[in-house]
This record gives sequence, structure tokens and C-alpha cells, in this order.
Amino acid sequence: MPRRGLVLLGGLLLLLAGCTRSQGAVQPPVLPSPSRPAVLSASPTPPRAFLPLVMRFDPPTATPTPTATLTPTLTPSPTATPTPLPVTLNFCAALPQGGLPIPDGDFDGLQSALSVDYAGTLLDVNVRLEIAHTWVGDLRAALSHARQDVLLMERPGAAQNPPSGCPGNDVRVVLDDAAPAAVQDSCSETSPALNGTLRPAEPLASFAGLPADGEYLLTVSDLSRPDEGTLTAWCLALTILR
Ligand SMILES: [Ca+2]
Ligand SMILES: [Ca+2]
Repeated sequence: MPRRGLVLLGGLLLLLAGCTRSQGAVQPPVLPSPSRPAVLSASPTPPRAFLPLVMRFDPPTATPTPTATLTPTLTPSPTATPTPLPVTLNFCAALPQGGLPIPDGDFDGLQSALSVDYAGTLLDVNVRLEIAHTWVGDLRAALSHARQDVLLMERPGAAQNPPSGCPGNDVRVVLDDAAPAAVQDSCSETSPALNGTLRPAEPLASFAGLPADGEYLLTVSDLSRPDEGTLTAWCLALTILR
């Protein structure tokens, strides 16, 4: 066979082969199998989204603070009433220069008043008494306040030297119920014959509970002649509860 015939035969064969390929490429549509009905999905699964991986650093979750329990309102305590404290105050009578002369041999004697304007209740009373006098056994003294009378002394030393009492001179005493020695039993040969803190003839506690304010009246008498003198000072130490 000549070379030209071979070329034509080859071309013919290639043409036939091409037709066969194109027929195989046309595929009929695939139909669902009649024995297997199509399932209608109510919620078709959405396509999964692939989110980019992002590292989140959330702040640590704070522990929730428990709700504070409401503290019940406290009923305020009533203000405590301050306890009153007693005070001790001194009051002295204003006497003329040189004192008050005591009438000799006169039971009525002299009166000296002292006014106290400090309100409160008397808890304790002490009396300072200063008298310049010879033969103090002649003397009698009494204190009155709020219609209460207390005999301070009367013829001191009379028990040791009856009936005239202590022959010594001068009085400089504080009369106090708490004193161990009694003025009635005191008598010194040296002045003052009556000296220091002494217990009065009658208890000054009789004034306890009475109002502190008001007038206090001291009566000093010279019960026999001779010998005389003067009242030079007298004071009260009042312990008062307001
Ligand atoms: Ca006293
Ligand atoms: Ca006298």
C-alpha cells in the first residue's frame, strides 16, 4: 500500500474513535430509585461553619459576693442617766473683824447665820468652830437648819471636871461624827484646849437627807461667869448630793 493510502486510513480510524468518546460522555440524569422515596428533612443540616480559632482570654469570673444580710436596726439604748456624784463644799460665815463677842453668863448667847444657796440633799455635815475664850468649860454651841437642832457641845470636860468643865483656853476644832474622840471628853491644858477633829455632843447625821440650801444658825452661849470670849470663825463642810 502506498504511503498516501496509509495516511487516509489512519485518519479515518481516528475519526471513528472520536465519535465513540463523545457518545460515552453524554450521561443520562440519575433518577431516584422508585423503591426509596425521597426523605424530606424538616431541618436540613446547615452547612457547618468553620469559625476561625480565636483564643479568648475572658477575665476570671468574679465570685459573686453573697448578698449582705441586712443587719436589723438596733434599738438605741436609752441614754444612761449619769449617776450624780456628791460634792463637799465649804461655807464660812462672814464675821466682823475681831469676831463676835459671846455674852458672859447668858444662856441665849449669840446667833450667827450662814446662808447656803447650793441646792441638793445633805449627806454629811462637818462644823469648824474657832472661839477665843478662857475656861472653855463655860461654853455651849448648837447648830440649827431646816428646823433641826444639833447640840455641838455643852460644858466640855464636865465629866472630868464637874460641874464647871474644861478650864483650858480656846477652841479650834472640826466637829465630825466620824472622829474617834468626843469633844465632850476633850480638854487640853495648853491652847487650844479643844483642838483637832472631834465628835460632836449630838450626831450631825441628823441633818442628813435635809435640803442643803437655806440658812444655818449657830448659837454660842457662855453658861457661867466669869471668863468670856469671842467667836472668831465658823464654817460648814457640806457633802451634798445634787
Ligand atoms: Ca462627817
Ligand atoms: Ca463665862
